[in-house]
Amino acid sequence: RYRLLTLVLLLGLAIPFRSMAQSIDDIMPIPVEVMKARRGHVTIDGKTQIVFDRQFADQAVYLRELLAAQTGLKLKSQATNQTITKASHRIRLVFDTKSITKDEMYTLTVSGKDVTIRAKDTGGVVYGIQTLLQLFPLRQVKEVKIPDVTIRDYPRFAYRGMHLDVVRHMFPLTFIKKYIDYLAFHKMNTFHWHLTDDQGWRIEIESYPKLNTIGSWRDSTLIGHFKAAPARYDGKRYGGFYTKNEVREVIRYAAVRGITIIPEIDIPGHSRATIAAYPEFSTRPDTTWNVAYTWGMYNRQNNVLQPNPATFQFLKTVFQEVAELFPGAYFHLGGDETSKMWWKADPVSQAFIKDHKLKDEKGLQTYFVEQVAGYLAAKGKKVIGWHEILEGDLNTTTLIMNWGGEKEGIAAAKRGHQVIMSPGKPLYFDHYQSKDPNDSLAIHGYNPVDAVYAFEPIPDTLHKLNLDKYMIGAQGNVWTEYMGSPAKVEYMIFPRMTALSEVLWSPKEKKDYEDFKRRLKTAIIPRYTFWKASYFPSFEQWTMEK
Ligand code: TNX
Repeated sequence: RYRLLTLVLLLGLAIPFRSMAQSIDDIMPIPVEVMKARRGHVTIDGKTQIVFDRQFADQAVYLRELLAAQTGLKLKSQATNQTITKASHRIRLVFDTKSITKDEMYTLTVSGKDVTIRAKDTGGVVYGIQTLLQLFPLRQVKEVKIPDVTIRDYPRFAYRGMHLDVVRHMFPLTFIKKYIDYLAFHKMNTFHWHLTDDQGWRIEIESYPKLNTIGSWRDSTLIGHFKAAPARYDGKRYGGFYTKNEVREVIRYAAVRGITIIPEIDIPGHSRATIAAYPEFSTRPDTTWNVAYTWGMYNRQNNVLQPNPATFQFLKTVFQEVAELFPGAYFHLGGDETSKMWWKADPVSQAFIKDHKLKDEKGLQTYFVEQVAGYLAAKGKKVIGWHEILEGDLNTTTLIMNWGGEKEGIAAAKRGHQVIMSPGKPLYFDHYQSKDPNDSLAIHGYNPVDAVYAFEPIPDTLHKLNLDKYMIGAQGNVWTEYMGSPAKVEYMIFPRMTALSEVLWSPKEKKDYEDFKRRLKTAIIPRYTFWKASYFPSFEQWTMEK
């Protein structure tokens, strides 16, 4: 009886608010400038039309689909220069290079009969759409009254990225697309796709088929922690790879959402899957090697490439084959954690170092990077690598992704490299976000949400040296040794990725952790739920102090 009464009461309360927009104060990441009007609103209902400039035709479809999924409102859309049929109200997507003065900027104006988004690039219009959708409720409605407002918004950093390791665990294409949707919602513009490693090769290659027939598969997967004894293996064949057609599909999907994909083929270390398929590229060509099925640094068990003519031919062919698929300017060649011990023990590598007058094994690592940079330059691409590639001297066109601390970031900037900050603390989202012993298995300690929110990509020293312009942004890294399902990935990235989005997008002065938590609770957690995404719920309990 009481339950029925409560229901009636709740309905009574809800009905008058049915057409209310979500609060303008809840937008995440927080915009640069919001000018609310005293009064006035635009009503969006089934008769509203989306009117788009032809540059934004794909984004008109994107908006229509997202709005329908979120509210049930199915709007018609048409290009600007078609004769406008009578629409009660319009949502306009306007290509505007005059009033839009920055890359990825948008303005959103709600006034008179129209909601107008102005932008001069795909990113800008996508971000305007994301902000607009946050003004609609997350439920089925017949109409929504959006209060008059003008928003001017643009990113603080040019590079706003998320990485995903699809090697240690592979994820279905549907999840890769979801992940890209998550990036777009958070106004992030780069997806770093970690496609090869010791534990597998995850992209179709035509020129070296054994990469897929052998390198993409491993015999077993470690269950539990790599430090836990005794280790347990599930004994099941595991693996797979994305076909070129699937990769093209993901690239197109990302492009509509303003997202560039940086593919990573990790060399000259982390190459165990390669040498399992082609032992002739290893420093021990006489031996056969399995694809790794345990985690951790694989250096001791051998995962480096030998500098021989067949290896360089292989690198040239494969990097160029993959480069042809991806339209972005950058290609990531890994370069992390390359063990020098196998080169030291290998007469062929030692002779190569001598013949090419390289200083030592570090010089050999640089040689690999420069060779690949050359192959990629022929395809119009620039190189990005983990910061260890700076161990030798390197051309400054190379972009450095720094997973070390401020020190490494400062060093790279001083040498004139552009830097993306991705320090383990606090931007590795494979680390724990609580100290609860019953929390889902992770590694390497503690990166709570407030630490991510407090992260400042530009170290003070760089301001003092006037080198801050070299810090182009930051990235959250998602290594998936302990993430065997999409749900686990979501649990690890939410809400840390949301915290990072505000670090990267919003003006520094506007950051406010209390208000961030408020918006998280009122607007973003309902959004995770709407996405049917998992998330870490106890972020208020687990803080840096704990
Ligand atoms: C180090 S940081 C790695 C990855 C691991 C990760 C685990 C870096 C560039 N390489 O191979 O997955 O630690 O946190």
